Amino acid sequence: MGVACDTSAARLADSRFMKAVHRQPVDTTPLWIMRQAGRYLPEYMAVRSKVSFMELCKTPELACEVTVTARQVLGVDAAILFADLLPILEPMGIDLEYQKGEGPVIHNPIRGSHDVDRLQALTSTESVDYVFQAIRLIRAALPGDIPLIGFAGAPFTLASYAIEGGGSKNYVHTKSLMYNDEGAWNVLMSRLVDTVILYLQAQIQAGCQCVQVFDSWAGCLCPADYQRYVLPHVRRLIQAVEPLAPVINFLNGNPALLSLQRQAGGQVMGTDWRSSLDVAWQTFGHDVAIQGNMDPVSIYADLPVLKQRVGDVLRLAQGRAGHIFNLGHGVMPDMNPDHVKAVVDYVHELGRR
Ligand code: 1CP
Repeated sequence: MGVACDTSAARLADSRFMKAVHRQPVDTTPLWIMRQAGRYLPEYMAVRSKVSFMELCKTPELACEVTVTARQVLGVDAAILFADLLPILEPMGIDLEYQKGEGPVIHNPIRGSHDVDRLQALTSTESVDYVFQAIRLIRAALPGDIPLIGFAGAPFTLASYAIEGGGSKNYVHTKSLMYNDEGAWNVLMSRLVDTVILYLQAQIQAGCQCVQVFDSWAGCLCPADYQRYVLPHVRRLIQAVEPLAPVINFLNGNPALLSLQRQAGGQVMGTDWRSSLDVAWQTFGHDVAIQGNMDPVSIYADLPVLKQRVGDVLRLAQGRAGHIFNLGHGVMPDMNPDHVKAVVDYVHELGRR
């Protein structure tokens, strides 16, 4: 048993993806694709057409099936757990619904300091046990050399959903709470961080080799606001998780935040396409791995153009150890799956050392 475990852990540590996480040399650039199991993929829709999105998230066998199938159909170097950022908010006191074609809706948003006490930190992750059941099934079903990435929302991104009640353009309610009542804001952020720490630690214990923290919407902040209201919370989160497994710190939408993102921590910096990869890497420092960063809209281009655009990103990485190729943000539902598959082949071909 001990020997078998050692061997399987060694195979995972020796995978292209984990080597790149640790900035070790690889035979070719590893990649995975944000939202790789999503609506663009017929294999996903075949499962999704029979159940609601929430049912899919909460049925471990189905979550396992869509995770493993997407990984396999694409031939990417890592799987990402099928789940979503927001279900962790439910046991904290949030009334969450995914409406057809609309994305997530929260029926009882936190609308001011007097509401903050409605959001309670979890002291146990039992209420989301379906996630850890899925992880155990996925780990058992994946090939032995394919790591599994777990994930959670970063505290600002989760707070923005809890406060706005859904997606947002200007984050008026979120920023108003932040500016008007910093004490209440810090209480809210601390509860989210306490909860996400437990959640990510349990994901790692259930079998994830690495976790990604999605700060999808923190790009709406200016550097001074990110530094004051967000960075200390993200840093505490990452510091508590990284002793167990490497963290990919993904921040979307604002190149002015790169150096602060680095200060918040993470063994890998996930970045979008708005800065060129060489400049981003120089700003982060070459003592950290980088994940990214092709503009997802490139997928709509004709294949020869798409191949050039993949090559452009790889050229900027200069074959340096510690590059994980990804899109700068998720795949969109109307993208051609053959183009997504082509990206995988181009990266493996053009990234060869
Ligand atoms: O109808 C459907 O089938 C739902 C579409 C869908 C899917 C496939 C949603 C609703 N979530 C997901 C899965 C998902 N979401 C994964 C796992 C699958 C994979 O990556 O292969 C992950 C990692 C996420 C993360 C997620 N959810 C983010 C961060 C990534 C990003 O895009 O920045 C965000 C912001 C969400 C919220 C969310 N969930 C779903 C939608 C449509 C949205 C975005 C809504 C909005 O714009 O606010």
